[in-house]
Amino acid sequence: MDDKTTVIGVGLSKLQFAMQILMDVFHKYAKEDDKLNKGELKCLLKTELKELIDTDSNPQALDELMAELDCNQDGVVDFMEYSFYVAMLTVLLHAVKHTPPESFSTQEQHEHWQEQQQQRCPPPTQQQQQ
Ligand SMILES: [Ca+2]
Ligand SMILES: [Ca+2]
Repeated sequence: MDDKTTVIGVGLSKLQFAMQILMDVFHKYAKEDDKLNKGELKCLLKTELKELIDTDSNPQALDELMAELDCNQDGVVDFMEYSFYVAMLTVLLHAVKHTPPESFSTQEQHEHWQEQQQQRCPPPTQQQQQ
């Protein structure tokens, strides 16, 4: 059975449908503990985002992405960390949609995402200030 067709309730709006799919994709790879370890993240990227992120020809990219996503540094990617990443990718795709391809390189997209991530997730020295 095709797992892409098993989930959706009838009568959802497009946005609710999209949110449901976001959750379903996360749960498919995160499994019982509801968190993505590095292997599960790799599997998700390879299956769901292979056109955007190539971790096969660039194995270091997986480590870097894992470090960037794991905002609370507990070694796994939880739903909030995953959601933020998907949201940022969506923002980038939206920007690309409105920008001529030759003026917005993949490298620039990634740098833009890193800037956003640093704003959301300051270095550890700036946390724990209470
Ligand atoms: Ca897991
Ligand atoms: Ca984490």
